[in-house]
Amino acid sequence: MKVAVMTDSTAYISDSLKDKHNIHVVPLSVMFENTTYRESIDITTNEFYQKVKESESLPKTSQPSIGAVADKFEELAKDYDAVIAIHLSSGISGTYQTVVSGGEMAKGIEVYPFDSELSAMAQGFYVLEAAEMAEAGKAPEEIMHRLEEIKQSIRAYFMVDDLSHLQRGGRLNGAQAIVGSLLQVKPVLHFFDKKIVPFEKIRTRKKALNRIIGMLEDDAKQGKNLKVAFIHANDEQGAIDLKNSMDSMYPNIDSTISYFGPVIGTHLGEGAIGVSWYKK
Ligand code: MYR
Repeated sequence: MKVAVMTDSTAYISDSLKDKHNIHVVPLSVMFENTTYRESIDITTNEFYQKVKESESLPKTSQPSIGAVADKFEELAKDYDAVIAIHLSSGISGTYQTVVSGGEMAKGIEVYPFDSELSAMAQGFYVLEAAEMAEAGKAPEEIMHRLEEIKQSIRAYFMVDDLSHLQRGGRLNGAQAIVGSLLQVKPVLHFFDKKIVPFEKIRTRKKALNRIIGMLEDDAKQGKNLKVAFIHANDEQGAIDLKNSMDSMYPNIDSTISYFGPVIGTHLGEGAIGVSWYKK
């Protein structure tokens, strides 16, 4: 049985990894005024952050259309028997639901939708594991089982420089009553029940980062082999510094640098930083 792996653009898998592992991607889009750009096709991440600085109004985002998803399944059906479709959290985007609906209508291919309940490289981790398993000839059920297993150990914490982006886009949950006070601090954020909620209220960026790194260290100190991603919104050096300091202390972590591209960058704003890890 030939199994394809599909995700959406918010996993921010590099072109080289996409090519190497044959990963198929449906793009989400950002809109500046009346112009729509499919991320990583019509606009690069650098162009996006530059445009945000120059543009008078802030961008908006949109999920892929059902037509785009149906077209992708039709294309995949020519070469594959099944597809594992891994997407950003259904609590922050309608993408997953659109893929579920597209999958019910798809002909000639069995669709296995998976809600990562996260996004960015945390979602990417699932995609890369699935792709390696598909390459090794594993059955879709076995791959889905491994994805559920990863869900038990995966962690993702992040912080933003300016909470107003999340608030404006309506993606900050469970904190409406305290948003005013949150705007004065740098809360550590995470996903709970598929939605973004504050994990802890912290006063400064440095302390918030230390808190996130402290949680990673708690797991790393147990000697577990961890896959780690340091994810940045146009602050690559910040992510590299974190990676270097963790790599030098913990030989049991296998870490990578990733980024928040246009769609996620719209909701987090420049300067956001995230760390995600799971047990390999
Ligand atoms: C859409 O328009 O459907 C896309 C909405 C995307 C919302 C993104 C919210 C921020 C996600 C942060 C992920 C951090 C993972 C470490």
